[in-house]
Amino acid sequence: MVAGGWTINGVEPNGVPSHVMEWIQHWAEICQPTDIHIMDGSDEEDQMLKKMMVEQGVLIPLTKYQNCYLARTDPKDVARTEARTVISTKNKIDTHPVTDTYSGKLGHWISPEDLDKKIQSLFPGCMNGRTMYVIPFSMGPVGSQLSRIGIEITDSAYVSVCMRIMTRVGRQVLNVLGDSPFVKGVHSVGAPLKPGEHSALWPCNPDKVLIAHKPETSEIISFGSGYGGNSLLGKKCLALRLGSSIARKEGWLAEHMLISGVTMPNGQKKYITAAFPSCCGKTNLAMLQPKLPGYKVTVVGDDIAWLHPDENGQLRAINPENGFFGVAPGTNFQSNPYAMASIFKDTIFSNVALTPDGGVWWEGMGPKPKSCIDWRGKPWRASSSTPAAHPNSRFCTPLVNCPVLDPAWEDPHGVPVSAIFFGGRRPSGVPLIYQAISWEHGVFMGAAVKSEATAAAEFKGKQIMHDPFSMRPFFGYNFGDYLRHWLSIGKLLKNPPPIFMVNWFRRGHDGGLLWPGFGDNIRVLEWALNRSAGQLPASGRCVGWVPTHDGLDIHGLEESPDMEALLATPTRFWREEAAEIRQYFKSEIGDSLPTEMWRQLDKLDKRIEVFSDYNVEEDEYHSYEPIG
Ligand code: SAT
Ligand code: MN
Repeated sequence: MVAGGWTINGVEPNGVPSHVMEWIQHWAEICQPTDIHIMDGSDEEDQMLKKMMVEQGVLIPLTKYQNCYLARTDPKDVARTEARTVISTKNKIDTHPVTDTYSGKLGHWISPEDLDKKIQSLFPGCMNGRTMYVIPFSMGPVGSQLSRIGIEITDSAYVSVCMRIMTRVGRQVLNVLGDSPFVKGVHSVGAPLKPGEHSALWPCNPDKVLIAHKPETSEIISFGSGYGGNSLLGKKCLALRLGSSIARKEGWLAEHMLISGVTMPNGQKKYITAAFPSCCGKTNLAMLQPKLPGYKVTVVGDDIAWLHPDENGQLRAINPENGFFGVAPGTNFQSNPYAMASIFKDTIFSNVALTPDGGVWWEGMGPKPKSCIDWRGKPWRASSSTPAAHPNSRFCTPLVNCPVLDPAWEDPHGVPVSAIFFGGRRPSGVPLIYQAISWEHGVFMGAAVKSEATAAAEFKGKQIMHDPFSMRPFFGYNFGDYLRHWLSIGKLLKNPPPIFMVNWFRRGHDGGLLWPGFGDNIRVLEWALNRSAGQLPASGRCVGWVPTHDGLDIHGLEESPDMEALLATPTRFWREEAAEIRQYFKSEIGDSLPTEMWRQLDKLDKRIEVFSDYNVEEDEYHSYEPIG
């Protein structure tokens, strides 16, 4: 029993540190759950929760696979809700870079007073009729110096079982915590039950969603949504939003990046990190099956990297997560064979289609089934005009399932980083790959990332949006300060890793993709790693270092790609791009922008004009002497 009269059916409360108990009790008194369950992280507990959810109809067992389940969300709760995601700091300028032309694109700010008012209007009694689950979790290996401990309170059993996949959950976390402070996360689906009332299969409260972060007190408050990025509080909320703010204070970086090891034919192994917006292929690149002989790629993480400069000035990366929360549509044995080898065991799928034999299907998985049950639970036929799976349907799978998991995935010191990649979906103008001229130029490239909107958030259509560092939805503090922080990290590194921009999504005149992508992306990584080792010439262009026309190994490709079109840097496009970046910097970042970024933009302008003389034809490819 906790004082206050709630039954605890997990572990004995006397094993729980007293500051944790006080915090639990504080929220229990506000939320008024029926009972409290402190998670111990055991298999028995996991099975008990899943069995309960199957009985309630919240999870559907997938009999074709081993320990796999399907959850269908409310159609109004299928993605992150960026417009309702806020950061609360005393001063607005600590969240958002400009105060006058505030658009909210780089962080929605709310005052602590207004947030308190919202909490007071939303949370009292919000867990009536429900169990309050208390989830102690570690982001990063339990006990590592680089890890962070959080505790999430939630009234969703679905969130509890997914947190057990995505983070390290259980008793051992509380043992390590002792009486130290922890990140406090409170989540409610916001759908209290009256006595005798039955719960919706996917309870949520879409009109009242609030995802709030208080970096000054390490607190997260999430209301109204059960969708992964909104409710699994260790992921975007702790590891990126609060994480980036903690990292700034402590001298490291929390980034929206995959981490992979690339073993080359000579046996040498290098680790890379890469930032792409959600739904742009991070999971596919992280565990790519190389199409060049002699290469092997192993995965450390597919979404989040915590990057620390070590005492020797080497940048090192850890993956704070314990699972993959990957996009299902498009995943198949060709695009991502290792994901396919990982996800049919111990996985919780959301919003995919259910096949008659108790399996799953999604668009781009393979041949259409004749019929199935779609993500809304409705009968679906191969001739149906609506998708069977939601475009943002997901698999939630433990990392250990992956056959190409890197042996150092849990190394408490992290892996050394040899190259950093940025990228987005750019149908035109942006080359397949180019290299920054310096760390500062690389930071500028990250700041200027743009990408087509995807299904990961609430945006509609194919608009091209700024997504600096692929972190736009995840910045925990002022973006101008974030850029200054990146610049200062470069100074701490003895040999800063080279920075590259990649674009798998360039299209030709006929609208088709110019590059095959997936396993053939190893050809691009090979160029980058050889460049990092100083082993290749490149041509200096307005954007930086671009491969020479024969720089990439394209032998063995079924169709020979149009390398000229893939590597072209059309002058008119880049003039417009640079002018648009200037406008964006001015209106969205204003005085917060470090002067170094203006300097880099001026240099880009200059290079565009210098090289424009040669670009007589907009799309023509030329190889130049490298720029110095
Ligand atoms: O935010 S989620 O983790 O649900 C997915 C994503 O946007 O990366
Ligand atoms: Mn992500």
